[in-house]
Amino acid sequence: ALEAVIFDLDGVLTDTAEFHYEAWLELANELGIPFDKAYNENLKGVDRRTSLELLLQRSDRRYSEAEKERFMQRKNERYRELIRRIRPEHLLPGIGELLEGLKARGIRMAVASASRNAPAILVSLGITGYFDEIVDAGMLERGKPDPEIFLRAAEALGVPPRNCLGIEDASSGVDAIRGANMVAIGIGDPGTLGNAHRVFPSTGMLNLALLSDTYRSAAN
Ligand code: G16
Ligand code: MG
Repeated sequence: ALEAVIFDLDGVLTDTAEFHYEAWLELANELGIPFDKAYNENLKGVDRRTSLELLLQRSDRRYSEAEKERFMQRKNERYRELIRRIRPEHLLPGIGELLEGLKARGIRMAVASASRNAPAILVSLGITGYFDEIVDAGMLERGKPDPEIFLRAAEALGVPPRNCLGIEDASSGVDAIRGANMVAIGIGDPGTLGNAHRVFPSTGMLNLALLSDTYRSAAN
């Protein structure tokens, strides 16, 4: 039976992608590296280090390890400044009701985000109390699409992976959920998220009945 739901943060609970984009864009501009919205799609769900490497790939210069550290720090400082604007109104559609519904049903919840800033963002959104576990992205050895982050979440909750459902907006995240042997719901374009058990264009369509239904039809 469905015992736990594991949420991605960016693109599922709230939309921090815009802030990541702005912070990376400023860095790219300073370094004279081309960067735009389309290329930014590649950075979604990807950890900070790998995101920087993707950005620097487009430079004709090589950078030292010390420079890379500085770049990541600069990006993160700017990002942290931007996310100070986050308020409970920034919850994506339907999420508040969904969290409330799952809680009322006694379903356990965790956050599996690649972001080291996830705990601070949950506080700003006013939803920390709903989650039994928040996986510490700093403790992970492998990023999505590796299933590690979802397996850690299940382990921390004390729920077997087959009784968990994961919700993701990135294809690497959907692959991580599937790799963990969990039921996967994708939010976005079915063309990109084809590996999910079900895909919905928006979080606004999610509700408790639909999650239970998806779990039931996928788990057997
Ligand atoms: C998020 C974003 C990524 C970001 C990553 C790391 O992942 O989608 O763009 O690079 O977190 O964030 P930070 O630099 O704050 O540690 P997720 O897993 O929440 O979609
Ligand atoms: Mg995401």
